[in-house]
Amino acid sequence: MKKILITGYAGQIGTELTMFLVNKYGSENIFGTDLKEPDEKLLKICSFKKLDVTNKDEVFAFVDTNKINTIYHMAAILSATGENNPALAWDVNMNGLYNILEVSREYKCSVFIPSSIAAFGPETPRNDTPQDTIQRPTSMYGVTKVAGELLADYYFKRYGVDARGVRYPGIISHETLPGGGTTDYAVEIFYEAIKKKKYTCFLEENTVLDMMYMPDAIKATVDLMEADPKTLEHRNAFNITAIPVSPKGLADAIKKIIPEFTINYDIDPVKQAIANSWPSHMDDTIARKEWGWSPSFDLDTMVKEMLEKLEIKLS
Ligand code: NAD
Ligand code: AKB
Repeated sequence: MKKILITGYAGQIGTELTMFLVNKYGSENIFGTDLKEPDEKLLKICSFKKLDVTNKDEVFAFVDTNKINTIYHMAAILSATGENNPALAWDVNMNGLYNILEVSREYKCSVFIPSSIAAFGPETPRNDTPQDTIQRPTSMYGVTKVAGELLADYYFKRYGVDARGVRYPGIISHETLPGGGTTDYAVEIFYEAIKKKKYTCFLEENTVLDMMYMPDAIKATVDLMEADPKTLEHRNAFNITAIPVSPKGLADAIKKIIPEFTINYDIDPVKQAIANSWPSHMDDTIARKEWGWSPSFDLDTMVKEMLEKLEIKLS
């Protein structure tokens, strides 16, 4: 039976991943951990322990005590927070990851290591970004993501650790707010559209970035972890893509449902510079071929469901 540790389980992706895995494997087999206190809803569905991934002794003791054999490593510092505090981003994203890979080696755990569109940089082709291409990111977050991809590959090749991962695009969701990224606007816009019928965006109107709706992100994560290893040539850092969209494109799609919605722009230069260095649309052919990846939501179906779910949540 799987015994699954989720680090950073109270974050944007961790929350919905936990809900999904509890449904699939039963709450007694899911172990949620985070530095911050989760909300009531999460506390009710599985056990929680405060666990700092940078503390190697705590991580090893937790895996040993709970007989963990699978880890979804979601604890991280995201791009905007990482530019405000690069030392923290390095510590959590690198030392935390190192501890998780080490414990996976020692206890023979399968481990999911998330990467991001942030692993690319200004010299990378922005459209149809190939799976294997130039990676020279210019944010500290991006630097840690490339290093994490390489480290995960190293642990597989050197020690046989079953490390797998994807490069998520910006994730759009309604359950838990995003945690300090450059793509956070694509979530905030929905809350403001419902609450105020207007939104001030910190990115320029034509900045196209790769995005994805949360159910597709969860499907990708779990499908990859459960894929037959014989079909995997790449294992780590698979490009996955669903909805390349700009702030204007997203606003236009919202206006189809809320016609009075308006958007204006007040550019944040730091976030804009980061966004300009990221792909607008990755080529995910390799993920489709090696483990059958394919998204279910496009722009309009995602916008419709986001607005419906948030109407209920905010009413
Ligand atoms: P998030 O910021 O919402 O959640 C991260 C969680 O990690 C938070 O709950 C935080 O409290 C926790 N955390 C921070 N430091 C910690 C520490 N030292 N020990 C334990 N927990 C700690 O992030 P997310 O959006 O859920 O992202 C999960 C993973 O997916 C990250 O690796 C992120 O880089 C990656 N990713 C996310 C997106 C996205 O759009 N959400 C896109 C690309 C990649
Ligand atoms: C961020 O904006 O930092 C994240 C990401 C795309 O990695 N959402």
